[in-house]
Amino acid sequence: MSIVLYGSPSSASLVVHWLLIELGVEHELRMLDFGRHEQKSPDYLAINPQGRVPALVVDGQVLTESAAIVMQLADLHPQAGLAPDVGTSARGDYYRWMLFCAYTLMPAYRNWFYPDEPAGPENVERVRESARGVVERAWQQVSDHLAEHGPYLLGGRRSAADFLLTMLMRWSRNMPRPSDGWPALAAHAARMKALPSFAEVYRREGLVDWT
Ligand SMILES: N[C@@H](CCC(=O)N[C@@H](CS)C(=O)NCC(=O)O)C(=O)O
Repeated sequence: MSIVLYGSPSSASLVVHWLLIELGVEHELRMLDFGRHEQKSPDYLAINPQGRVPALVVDGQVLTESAAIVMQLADLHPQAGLAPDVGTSARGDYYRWMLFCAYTLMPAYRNWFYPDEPAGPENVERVRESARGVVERAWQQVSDHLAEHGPYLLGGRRSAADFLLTMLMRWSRNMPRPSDGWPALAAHAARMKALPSFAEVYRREGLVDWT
């Protein structure tokens, strides 16, 4: 099987890179230089017309959207036990939290990090304020959930959704209220950071913060 991950350090490709390492999947990593707008190059746009990372090319099939890629990888490696069986109530919870990350947190982060996209440069402050509110309310909801049903999103069992959540928690590290300020979230992050694959993806991407 040939697997190529297109990414950029510390970006949305991190969760895919991390999971490939956690699952022991051999892959080739192609880091794009955002400073040189390589994600908008004709060659890359031919792979992902959105001009965003990640893109995972598996035997010629292009996969995009980090949550979708993570779910596919977890399903392809059932021995790792990171995705509950289809049709079970745990699978329902898994979809719920995966898509909470994808529908609620991801777009809010997009607005936080690219605040001129929704309504131009003159509305950047209002967009950021709104994005910040969405992210903080999401953290409160996840924190309440983990406090009652944790320590992982699905209870006692770690799933691929916890990897996605951890990446998203990391992205708040320089925001006014980082996720670490919620004790249940900090405890969840500490468990995930203790995985050897976390240290390894940090090493490979040259990351040093939020350890
Ligand atoms: N919903 C997408 C988000 C992808 C995304 O926004 N990626 C950012 C990096 S975190 C990107 O490629 N930014 C470069 C750009 O938009 O030019 C996913 O989860 O894969």
